[in-house]
Amino acid sequence: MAKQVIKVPDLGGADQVDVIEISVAVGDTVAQEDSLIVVEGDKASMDVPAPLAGKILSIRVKEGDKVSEGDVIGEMEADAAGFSVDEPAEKPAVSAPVAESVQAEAPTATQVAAPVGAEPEEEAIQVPDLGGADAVDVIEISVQPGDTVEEGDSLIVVEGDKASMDVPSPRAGTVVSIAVKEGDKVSTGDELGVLKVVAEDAVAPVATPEAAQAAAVPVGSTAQPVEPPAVPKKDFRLERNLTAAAQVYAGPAVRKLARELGVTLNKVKASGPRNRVSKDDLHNYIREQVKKAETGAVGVGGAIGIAKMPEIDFSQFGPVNVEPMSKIHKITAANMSRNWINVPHVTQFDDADITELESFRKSMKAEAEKRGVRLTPVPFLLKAVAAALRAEPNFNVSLHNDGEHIVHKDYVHVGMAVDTPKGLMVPVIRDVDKKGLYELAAEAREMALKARDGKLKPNEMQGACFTISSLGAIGGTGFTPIVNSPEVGILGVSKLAMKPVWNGKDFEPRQMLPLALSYDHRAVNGGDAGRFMTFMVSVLADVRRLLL
Ligand code: CAO
Repeated sequence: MAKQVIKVPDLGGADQVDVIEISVAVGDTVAQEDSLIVVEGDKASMDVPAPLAGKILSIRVKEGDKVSEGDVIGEMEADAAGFSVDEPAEKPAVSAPVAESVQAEAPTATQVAAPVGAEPEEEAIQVPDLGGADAVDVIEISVQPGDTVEEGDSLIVVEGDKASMDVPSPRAGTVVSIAVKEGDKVSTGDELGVLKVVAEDAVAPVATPEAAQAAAVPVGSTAQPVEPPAVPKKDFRLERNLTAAAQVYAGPAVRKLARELGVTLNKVKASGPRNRVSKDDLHNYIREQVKKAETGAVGVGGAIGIAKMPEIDFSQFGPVNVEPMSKIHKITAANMSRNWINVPHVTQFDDADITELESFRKSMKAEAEKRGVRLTPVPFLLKAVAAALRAEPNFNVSLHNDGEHIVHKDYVHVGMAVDTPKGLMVPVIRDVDKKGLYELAAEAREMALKARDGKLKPNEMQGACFTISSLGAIGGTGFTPIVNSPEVGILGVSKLAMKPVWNGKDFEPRQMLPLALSYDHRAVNGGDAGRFMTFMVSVLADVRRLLL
């Protein structure tokens, strides 16, 4: 097996480029084209691939070194009769880097039909000469319509097999449109977008920076070429790093590997110079994720995380019968978990003295029945909740999806949890604040029946501002309901009980209704909840106020 000296290939004219990553170690076995080192010039980085398959015998460079074409990178032992980079065989020893991308000056995007004149003109911009590469990936759009760019500012970043490169703006101006998007494939000459050039910058059509410089003659001037205006060049790689989390500093091989493994690069902790993500970083990230998956811990910020539910075979403890969950049950389970995990819950408790309300309700029962409705405590609770939502509008809100706004609602629709054989359903009674007690009683009953018969339409279960969950007819002294997000509050009602209440002189038997108000502490605070609950309790205690 032949020992081969590996040398830095043609760098497209660039000299003294930085070695920014050593991708292999002595003793590693590599396939032909595997990245050995990554070098970086002024405008692009590129992998230097193995010229042939074999074993790495030595590495003569280290991160931070500067290398030029022909410098020795190391030695390797070829797997089979191969070819040496010193003695080119039929196939070139090192594939030409895509787009000849490590260059002192990367080619700028090509202007088409740049006018000579003082008025700002729109110019089509084309993908420049990519050094023979074809159909390279657009991996980043660095500007958007309306952005002002200087000559040389990055417009897009493209990535071929071996290198990524910025496509810089040929001129200073304003971006009118960008005709490509991330994931597109582009080739030399493809339309990239439209640039409106600033008047004083207007020049004749050019294709290269050199030509641009030669042509940069002030309008109105004659033959003498003058120095082009000094446009500060930027390091776009660094700038991208600093301005957008999604724009990660990584070499093509690392990007390719990340794509293959389905890893989002901006989640990977970078350890390289200038926060560059290396292959080792990627491997470490994957090791970490696998470990987490194996231990069942999903990261929630702390060291412990949420442990995965263990799989248990219950038949080992006794006879069991396994049956499928209903669709409603599955949806409820998923929603409950989502709301429980996402919503920071607080539950506030109080007892409402509904002694008067109960005597009023009982006195009205016969009349209600004549009208064909059952007057249970639920319509009174609906009415009290509606009044409280109007009195404390901070409860009649939802958090906006963007996480930056609160949606205030000027309607009062209330959901009512109904226990059905198929699972929990929450029909919504609309405009509760505008309806009377009999109307609410009739609608609540109709909705409960529809829910139990499985006849609720999707729109009859949407749009609630708040939910009431009444377990009063079933029993219990209290429970902590889960907020039905995106609503921010839910009232849990337990069983009415006769309790001794101190009236200042004696203990008096009063009919007390236990209430539990759970709320989303991201949207409302304890003060809002305290006021809401106090209002509820006071209107339920004084039925005249409720009817107002
Ligand atoms: N305390 C004592 N008795 C109560 C009461 C309370 N808090 N609330 C209702 N009752 C009484 C009613 O007055 C009625 O008795 P009368 O006929 O003598 O008046 C009896 O209990 C039965 O009421 P109901 O259940 O038929 O009707 P409702 O209007 O009280 O409730 C509904 C309707 C749909 C809310 C209820 O049937 C229901 O499904 N509740 C369960 C909700 C649920 O599952 N919540 C949990 C969600 S989270 O898992």
